[in-house]
Amino acid sequence: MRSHVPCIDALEPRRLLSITIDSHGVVRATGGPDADNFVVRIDADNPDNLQVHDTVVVQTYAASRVKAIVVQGRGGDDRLFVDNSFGFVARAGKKLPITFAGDGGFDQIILLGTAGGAELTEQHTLANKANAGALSNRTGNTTQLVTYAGTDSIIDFAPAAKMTVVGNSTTNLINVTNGPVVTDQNTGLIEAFNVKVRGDAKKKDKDDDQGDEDDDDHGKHGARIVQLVKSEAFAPINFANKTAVVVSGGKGSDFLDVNMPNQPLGLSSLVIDGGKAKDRLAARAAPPGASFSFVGIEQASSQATFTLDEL
Ligand SMILES: [Ca+2]
Ligand SMILES: [Ca+2]
Repeated sequence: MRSHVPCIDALEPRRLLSITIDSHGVVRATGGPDADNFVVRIDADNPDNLQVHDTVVVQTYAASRVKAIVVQGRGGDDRLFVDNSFGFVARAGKKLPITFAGDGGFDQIILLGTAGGAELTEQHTLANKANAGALSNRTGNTTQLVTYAGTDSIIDFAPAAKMTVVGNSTTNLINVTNGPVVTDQNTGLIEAFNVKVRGDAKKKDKDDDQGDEDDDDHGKHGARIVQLVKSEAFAPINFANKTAVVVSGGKGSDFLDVNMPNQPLGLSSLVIDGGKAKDRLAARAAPPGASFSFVGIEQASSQATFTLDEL
């Protein structure tokens, strides 16, 4: 699919941008108070070089010299493009950590490019803190690891053979749905939250987390709608070009809602994995044209059995 090519906007000559490398091979790119477009990519003219851009500044380094990349957005609506268009942004046989702190504003991570056709295995892991997590892409022993905080949105149209999204250790609500249509293609959207169970179901939910066996109440009263209250939200992941997608609640009693009436571009299988503890699935609409299955789910319904109350 056509990708979001980073667009370089008008220059803002007064800004003091900096991209530096230290003696340990840590590249630091620090934005200004306004919107920055950071790009990390392989040099189009030399595959042995890695480039880091910030809107108007470009630094080129021998890739072997770069051990880590630290990007700080500061104020403004910042975007970090991890652009694999000219090759996989990584260190062969090693891990390349890329850290992104979006700070204030609406901050976004955008993954692009085919990584030279490498077959990538990808994992998004939610942190416990809102808007934070980790995103790894791996081929063999080579790993690109983006750890982020203060991030409001992830757009990930980079091809991957498999993408796994894993919740954190608390109670999560994870919505698996469709994102916007982009260049006439359907996309997927994964929205994740830390939630609490409201009202009389709350105590019971805690009991479940502690591994009690009192487990069948919901089964007997399947029509009951559990009300959830959001405590933290995570950067929604808008995706396409993922062949297999696995969405796992991780630890904790999780709520998984699948309402994906359109097949995201490239998707051939969707698996929901409740993980440990008691997990509930509302499989309202599975993506047509893709296989759909679930494991580790203690209560499944084809209708909504839980709702998220906005405070
Ligand atoms: Ca920012
Ligand atoms: Ca969880």
